[in-house]
Amino acid sequence: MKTYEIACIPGDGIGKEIVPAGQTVLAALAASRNTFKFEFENFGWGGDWYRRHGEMMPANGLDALRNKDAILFGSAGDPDILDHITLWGLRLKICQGFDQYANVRPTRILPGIDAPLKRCTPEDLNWVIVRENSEGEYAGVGGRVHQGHPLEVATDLSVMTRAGVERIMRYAFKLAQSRPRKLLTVVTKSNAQRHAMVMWDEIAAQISKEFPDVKWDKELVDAATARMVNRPATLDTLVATNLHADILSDLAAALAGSLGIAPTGNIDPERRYPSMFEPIHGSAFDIMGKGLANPVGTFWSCVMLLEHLGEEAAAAQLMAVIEQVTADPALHTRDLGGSATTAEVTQAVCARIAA
Ligand code: NAD
Ligand code: K
Ligand code: MN
Repeated sequence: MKTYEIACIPGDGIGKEIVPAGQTVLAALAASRNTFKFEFENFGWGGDWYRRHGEMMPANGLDALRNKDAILFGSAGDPDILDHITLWGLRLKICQGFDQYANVRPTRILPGIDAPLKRCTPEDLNWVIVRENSEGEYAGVGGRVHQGHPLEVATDLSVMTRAGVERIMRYAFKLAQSRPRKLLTVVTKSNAQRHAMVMWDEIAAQISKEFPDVKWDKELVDAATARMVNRPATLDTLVATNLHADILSDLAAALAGSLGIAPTGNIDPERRYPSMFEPIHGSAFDIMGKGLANPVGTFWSCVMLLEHLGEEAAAAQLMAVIEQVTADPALHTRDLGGSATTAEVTQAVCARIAA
């Protein structure tokens, strides 16, 4: 029987609640199908690790992950530690260390979810946002000069490389081509950002020639937010920079019902390194430790993990079960207006897998 080695990094806050829930569901799925199994290794990295060791993960931590088949991640972010330390010390270290340059974020309205766009049907809102995940605004290039001085200057440069933009564009066109509508919207800001974003637009036009069957258009990022609200059915696959896609995908998740539902994969399409799957949300300080976290975003991330492993049938089974569970309002967590707990939703998913 095939064994997949999965690294589990719950991290901080509700990450510690939803990653174990994801492991429980993956184990239930493996047990019910009996064609593969998982070996989980847990890594207690994050804020607690930082308090003990002064770093979010060990310096050689990537080596412990390198040979895993995939990584299941929770969230980096601790109420007592500055956000840029937790983010750069753990999640971005892994994403950038393993060159997981494609961040893929599907959004749709699952059955039974009361999405805020009242006239919007599940057919109207079915998107995938492709986020450039290795450079751009989060390249980490910049600094502070004369820190604290009235004349202080601080910069975070947006760095885009031709190779980096070409590979994410090609990934996005290919993904759009694989979806029924073959429709790609290239999100841009080339009116104001007149160097990197102009190159971004030129590369989009260049790569589009490799995909003559994909219909594509361009939208400025500010206009894109309005289009998501006003004309959701005109969108299908979107590609955007690291920062733009980060923002657009939280909006997308909220429009589809809750931040707690939305999944993502940080993918190395060339498979040189393990890819990492996680819900798009963070540590959720306001609800951590209370059993209120919606685990659906993590379960959907597990679907993406299974697809990445090539376990298409298991992925489809888990997605179908997730949809059965969201269809039942008694199994909605508080973010969806219900009163179910993380454990109750997890148990309901496991029970339906076994049924
Ligand atoms: P957040 O996603 O943690 O929370 C935003 C809001 O959504 C909160 O009201 C929260 O309760 C709610 N929410 C999020 N996930 C939920 C779930 N599964 N179920 C129910 N409700 C949910 O964003 P934030 O408050 O901006 O950030 C908190 C911390 O998380 C910060 O330290 C931030 O840097 C970090 N963060 C980490 C990641 C990551 O590791 N990938 C992503 C985003 C934020
Ligand atoms: K996360
Ligand atoms: Mn985000």
